[in-house]
Amino acid sequence: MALQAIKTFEIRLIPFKNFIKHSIRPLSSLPEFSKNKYNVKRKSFNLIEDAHVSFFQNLLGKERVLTDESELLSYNIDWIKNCRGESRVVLKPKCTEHVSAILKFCNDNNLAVCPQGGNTGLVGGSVPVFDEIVLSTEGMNNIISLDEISGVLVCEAGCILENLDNHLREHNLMMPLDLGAKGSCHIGGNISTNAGGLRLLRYGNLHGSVLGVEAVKADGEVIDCLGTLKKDNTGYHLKHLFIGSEGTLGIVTKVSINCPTLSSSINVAFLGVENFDNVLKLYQLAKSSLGEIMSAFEMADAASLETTIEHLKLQNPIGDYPFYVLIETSGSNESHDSEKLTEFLEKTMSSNLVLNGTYQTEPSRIKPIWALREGIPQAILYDGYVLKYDISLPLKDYYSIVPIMREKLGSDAVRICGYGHIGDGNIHVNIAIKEFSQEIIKKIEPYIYEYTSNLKGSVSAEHGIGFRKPNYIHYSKSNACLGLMKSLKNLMDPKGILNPYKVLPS
Ligand code: FAD
Ligand code: 2HG
Ligand code: ZN
Repeated sequence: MALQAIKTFEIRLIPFKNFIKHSIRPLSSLPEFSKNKYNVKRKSFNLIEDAHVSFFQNLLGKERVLTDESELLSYNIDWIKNCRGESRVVLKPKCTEHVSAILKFCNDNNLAVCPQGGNTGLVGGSVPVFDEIVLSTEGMNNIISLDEISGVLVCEAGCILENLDNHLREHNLMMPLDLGAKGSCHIGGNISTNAGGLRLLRYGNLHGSVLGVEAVKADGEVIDCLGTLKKDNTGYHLKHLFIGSEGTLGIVTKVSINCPTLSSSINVAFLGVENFDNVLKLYQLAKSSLGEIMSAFEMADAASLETTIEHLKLQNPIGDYPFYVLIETSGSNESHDSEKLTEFLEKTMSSNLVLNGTYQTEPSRIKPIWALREGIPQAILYDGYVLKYDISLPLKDYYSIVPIMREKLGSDAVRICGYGHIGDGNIHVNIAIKEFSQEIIKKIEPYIYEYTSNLKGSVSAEHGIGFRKPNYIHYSKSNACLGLMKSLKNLMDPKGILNPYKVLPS
């Protein structure tokens, strides 16, 4: 295919309303309780009593204490409808002082707590397993300050990622992370999961972008590490304890984050590729040709695209290919960036790395292309019961697990999709089966984790360990590391009231 064709290729516009980023698929029936489904034994926390509820009502006001069963349902079920708890109380504190008073009371009264942000987590960490009190950060959504010169934003943990990004855009800045759940997830949840997302290859992970954190320990003590400095080597870097610890060491209440300048020139190329080897060659070429302007390099296989097209009614602008690559560039000089991208695309053509493609510069035409990629996690939920594996593998082995799983499962699987963040070595293997079946799951787990571990990969690249993966954490962490994690947990939360049954193996 000639380059001219690529440049002039017309994409038919997809009505964007067809793609609802964070909507939840309709529930035909409620998921089984996690305690039964996964055979978990309740730890010896106290049961919530009326006197406890009265304490919370006096502290927060009645409207910030939910006890009505129908109101509690969405806080008890996770996004993929896999896990279900039976909490009887949801608390919606307004400020750090509220969180501190709640935790002190819960610690003194031996009551377990499940911190919750936007409840978009994919490993069951955000919902209770038994009757843990849900502490939602929904009510803590104020932007505290924005320094337009340094680009440092300070805000409360319950701010929705997309709202923060919209606010920053008015000041020519942007959030350093972006993910399909941005319309619902909270920045506190992002930090607690160390969320990766679509542009990690450009802006790095949150251990780098987050400058400071304010968090509350299990006993109610407020740990103020809310610095806004880019350099501060005074002692241990405590903020890192809260980044990625999934609510097991403390509750994040405020955040300061370094925000990059908004790029004035954005281009997106969507390319069809014959095989995975060529995807890797394309990535290598993109790194050398596009250099500093490359902001995303995502891939999806044919099955992944089929889901968004079939279930979300999106259109594929380039026709059917075995693999698809989405490359985004973000820079400050339109002609420079487009010259670089054009030169790169010419090279991909002459070396036959790309079979067909489209290259867009208009936001209205870029959006539907991103929708094809961002919609996959949601679209596959329409296929049945979905098992999500989020692994890091060396790039040469990145896609190898997908054909293996297809071979292993045969007709047990409705669909198996492989897609993800090539630039980060992180593949998402989504396996849809007709309905929950321990027999089928036994064919996948622990095999997939052993496979990953043998290749020195990670069994959780970006979604965390949560409730679903503590039994598999040892495939990526040594006993000595797990021992130190347990010591830290004991030090910071001796009674274990914060997000029990999560992250650490029992
Ligand atoms: P929740 O789901 O509410 O909670 C997640 C965990 O953090 C839980 O363990 C919870 O207890 C804890 N927690 C929440 N808030 C706090 C707090 N203030 N203090 C302490 N602990 C807290 N993830 C990625 O990494 N990359 C992606 O590209 C990505 N894309 C996604 C796309 C879709 C469509 C969906 C549904 C999810 C995606 N995710 C992705 C997963 C999820 O969105 C992220 O993990 C996100 O960071 C969770 O934020 P949340 O506010 O929803 O947290
Ligand atoms: C993504 O990259 C998210 O789209 C979600 O991390 C992946 O649902 C998944 O498996
Ligand atoms: Zn991802």
